[in-house]
Amino acid sequence: MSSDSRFTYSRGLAGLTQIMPPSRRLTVFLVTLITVLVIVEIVRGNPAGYIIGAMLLIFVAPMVAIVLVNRRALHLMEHLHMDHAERDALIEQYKDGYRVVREAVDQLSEAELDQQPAEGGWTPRQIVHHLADSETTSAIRLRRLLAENQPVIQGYDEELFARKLHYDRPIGASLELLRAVRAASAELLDWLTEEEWTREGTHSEQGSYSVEDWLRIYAAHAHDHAAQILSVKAKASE
Ligand code: NI
Repeated sequence: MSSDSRFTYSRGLAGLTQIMPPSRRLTVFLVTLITVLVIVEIVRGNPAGYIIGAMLLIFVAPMVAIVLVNRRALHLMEHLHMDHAERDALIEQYKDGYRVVREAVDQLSEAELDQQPAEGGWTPRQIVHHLADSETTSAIRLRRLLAENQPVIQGYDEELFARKLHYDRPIGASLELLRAVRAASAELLDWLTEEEWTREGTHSEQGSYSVEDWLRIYAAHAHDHAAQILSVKAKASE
């Protein structure tokens, strides 16, 4: 599973009407109705139509634009910065990552470590090596975000890593790497100031990339892959 793909999500136009609350739909309906009525009166040559139309353009349109821009800015700010409760929860999840992977792996036999999922994808052994390589990459990313000004965070091809880096090795050293590196990065997170949490760089594929973005991406990464490891076990025992 790509830790980077978490960044990309899309909402179609169809989704927009679904998430639009009823009050918003009523507003859109009323604005459309008034606009149509005014245009009809203008076409019919009614002078009142021109006056109302001009007033709408001069007074109402800028007000609507200001409200929309402010709402957008508010919405962006809510998403850009997490509150302390959210941050603390993500840090706790991050710190718990090694335990869930370890417990998942401990349930597997040597043979099950190399069980290929029926739907394709990595074996549990390959997932453990991916976790170690992702962890070391994430550790460097975090440190560069904190130490350098506007660093460029380079994306990497995790499928290429899996093919080229002998992911059929024993998993002991990679598990230990995941544990130790995550513990060190978690300790670093505990020491960050509010100013340091807002530091950011640029990801070579996804654009702006802050320390908080980093936490959002990596908090659940180990849990996601632990679930993937356990699903191999569940399918094997079916
Ligand atoms: Ni992944």
